[in-house]
Amino acid sequence: METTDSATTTSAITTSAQSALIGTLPATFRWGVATASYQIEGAATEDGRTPSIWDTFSRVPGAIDNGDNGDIACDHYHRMPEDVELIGQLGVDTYRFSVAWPRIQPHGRGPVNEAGMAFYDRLVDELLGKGIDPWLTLYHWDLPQELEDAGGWPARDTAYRFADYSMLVFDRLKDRVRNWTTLNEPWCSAMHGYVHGVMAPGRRDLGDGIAAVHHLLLGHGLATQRMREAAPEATNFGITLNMGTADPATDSEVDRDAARRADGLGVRIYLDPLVKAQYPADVVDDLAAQNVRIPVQDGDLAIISAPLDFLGVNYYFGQQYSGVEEDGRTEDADGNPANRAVPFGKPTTAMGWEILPEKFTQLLTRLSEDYPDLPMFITENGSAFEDVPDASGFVDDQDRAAYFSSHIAAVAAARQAGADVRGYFAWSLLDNFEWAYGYAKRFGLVRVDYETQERTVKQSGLWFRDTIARVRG
Ligand code: IFM
Repeated sequence: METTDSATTTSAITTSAQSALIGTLPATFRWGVATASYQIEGAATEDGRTPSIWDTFSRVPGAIDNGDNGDIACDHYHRMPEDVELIGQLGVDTYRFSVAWPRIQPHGRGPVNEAGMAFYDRLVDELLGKGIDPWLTLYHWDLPQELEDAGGWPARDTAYRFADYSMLVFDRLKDRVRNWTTLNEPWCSAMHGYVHGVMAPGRRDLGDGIAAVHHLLLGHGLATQRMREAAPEATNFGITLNMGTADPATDSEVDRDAARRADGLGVRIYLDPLVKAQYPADVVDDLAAQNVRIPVQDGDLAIISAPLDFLGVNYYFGQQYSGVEEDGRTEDADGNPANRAVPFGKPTTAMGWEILPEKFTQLLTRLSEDYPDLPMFITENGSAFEDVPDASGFVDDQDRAAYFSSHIAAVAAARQAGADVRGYFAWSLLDNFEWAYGYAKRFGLVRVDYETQERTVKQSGLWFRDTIARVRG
């Protein structure tokens, strides 16, 4: 593992206004780094792990850039102690990671697989031994393939399978893990996985996607209820949603309606049932107009709205929407109302995502107004850039460090405006398998040389470490 102390002075990255804002974060603010199982672990067939939908999808010709897959990834399964050491060096207090369902319950059903469970048992102990709090996510997209073969998330039974799996993990780790997240970004699982077809399992059907939304939320509620009944004191439960802002591109009625629809499917279809025990009426109507019904059964909404201790917010960018296509039509190719994202014209990251820290503040203040009394943690935020390592492997990624600086300042601004945000976890600890982009996009605070698996802390990692130290005082 390569580390260096050649941190660029923070003034080259952080403006004085950002520095002042970041300085308002309290000493109790949580700082973390985040990862996900399939993106870093590798060891795809070891210790009884069976294939997930991502193992299958990454074999579909053309599905993943360069034909990459997660078979080896960052080899974290074998390098875990070294990686925990690295987390410690960054000075964070929290490590957010996810558990691979097919390691715990091969084939998606049945008793715990002791060998797979042992890995997370060791990880938790290793973290606690270094004074780092484990923040566990139960599902970051690696559904056992057999459950997809049985219908996947559009099938109601998958929600019950998820609750059973969650209890296997909970029973084993509840004595040491205080913060539990059920799902990471159900929007991606449902929409990218079942509607857009760009993520596993690669299906394309709006009805399946909306059924997946409901069953993901139901699985969240069932798992939360069961875990809470069995929980030791001071155990917290939450869910992580990826959200952005949806502004109208102009003040026209048709653009305002496009923004409403984008917000409905991006934010409210999740948070309304979770917090208010109801699906938003306008979204239900929009779906009905496309002959799609949310498959709600009696009692489901009471389960889905099981009390939450926190909301995990993953923010990357905001968008503005027009209800008019470029050729002037107000319907898309399928005859549905047009919903066209219109760029703001701001610089972008290597993902093509516009850099919009002010929209982060807007999102957080809006969430605190529309869904009050729900403490928030930023469970992901970060950026991919075209990294250029020097001969020693060091990356002077001032672009990524500046992104972190502006976005952490945006969080501080939201707090000043009244949003109850209690922590910030950078995405990501390591460069890793970026889903359909394979290894081409790098989000890490730490560079991974995939040939040698050597880790080298980047400039952004040094900046993050120094910033945390400054805030803590
Ligand atoms: O890498 C992903 C992560 O798995 C989920 N949130 C967004 C990140 C960047 O695309």
